[in-house]
Amino acid sequence: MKFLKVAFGLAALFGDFVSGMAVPPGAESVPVCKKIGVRKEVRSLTPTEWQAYTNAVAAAYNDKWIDWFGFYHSRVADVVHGNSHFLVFHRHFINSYENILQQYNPNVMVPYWNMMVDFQNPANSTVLGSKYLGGNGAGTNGCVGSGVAGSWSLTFTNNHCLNRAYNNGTTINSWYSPEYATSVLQRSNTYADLRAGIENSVHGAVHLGLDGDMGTMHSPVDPVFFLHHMNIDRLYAQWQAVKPDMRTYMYDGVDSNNAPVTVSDPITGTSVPVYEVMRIGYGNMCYTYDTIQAANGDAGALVKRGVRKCVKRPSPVVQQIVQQLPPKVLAQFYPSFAKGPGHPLENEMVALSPLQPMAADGVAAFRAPPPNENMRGRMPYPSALPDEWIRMQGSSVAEVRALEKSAYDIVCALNKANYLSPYVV
Ligand SMILES: [Cu+2]
Repeated sequence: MKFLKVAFGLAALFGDFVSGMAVPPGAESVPVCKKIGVRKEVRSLTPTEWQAYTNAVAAAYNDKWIDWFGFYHSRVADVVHGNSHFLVFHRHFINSYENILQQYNPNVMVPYWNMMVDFQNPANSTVLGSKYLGGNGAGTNGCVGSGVAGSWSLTFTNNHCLNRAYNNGTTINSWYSPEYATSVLQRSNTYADLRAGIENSVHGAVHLGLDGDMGTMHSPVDPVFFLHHMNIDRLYAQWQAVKPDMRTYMYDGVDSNNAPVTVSDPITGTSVPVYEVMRIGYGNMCYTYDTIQAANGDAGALVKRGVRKCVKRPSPVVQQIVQQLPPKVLAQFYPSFAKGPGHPLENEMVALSPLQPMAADGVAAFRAPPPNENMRGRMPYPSALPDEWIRMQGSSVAEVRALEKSAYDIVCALNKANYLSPYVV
């Protein structure tokens, strides 16, 4: 028994050699990070952590970095959206932003906003309240008057306050659910599948729902941008971590010229090869996410905060999906669940949200809605992206409509099976 433990320890130490990860030429010399920070869900930060973050953001704003990120993103927008560059470019971009903030405070990590759990009624999220990122624009100029950027005057593309204009007036149309994202992660066997499944759905809906500056190509001037893209990057990182051997350096699909991509392509606007950003914990990618850390079992702090360490048995949400969906439908939308309870990281989206109330035994509490409230728990359909925005992103309208159709099919199947989402109240 003791020998086994030692052998296991060695295997973990030399993970790369025993795991068979195909490391592309050049990537083997990218060093492991000396220090790794944890990106957490914004609502789980302590008041001190949130204050430290906003102080660093305010300092970066004063030094005109916010305008710079808006300017830079708008310059490269045409080539980094609607194709395989999307996930790797934004991973590098948001990491550069984090590095800038760390010049003001080396301990600051940018939080993510798991906006999927707010998908039913995004305008109601506390993250869009005065404590965090502020809400809808108001007045003739549509200015956001509270939160981190409540008093900002931006200079790119012209002198203006931070603008937002919710796409349904005072509310925001439904976004994409944790159930949808979980399905995309389980169904994506290639990098290109994952990019296509996320970009014009989970990602695009947030830009369009908030609109104003978020609906433009200089959207990084809105502080929502970085917290949103951290969450998109988290989905990518979790997808990679489910099968690290195969997916860490998996890169396929085409670029904006329809040419096949390779891991040695430079990240747009830099000389950094794509392989340098693919493996988190290496090179300049000195971060992880709380949910990944939790699934890997290194989660003492998370457990204290009420997030389960790992999925020992399927959560009530996963059980519901597995038991209620007809086997054919389950295999179609949740292929991992069809085989068993699924990998802890695939369960995370529906099972390990830091926001779910936790029972005393640490298992996510799931309260069935009262039987007389028929609509409670029923999933709303995500709203469609406008043609013009899809074209601005360099994506094909037909492809996005097909993607939306598949998202509607998931909602339809879940509702038909009488699935009740804990994120729908
Ligand atoms: Cu972008």
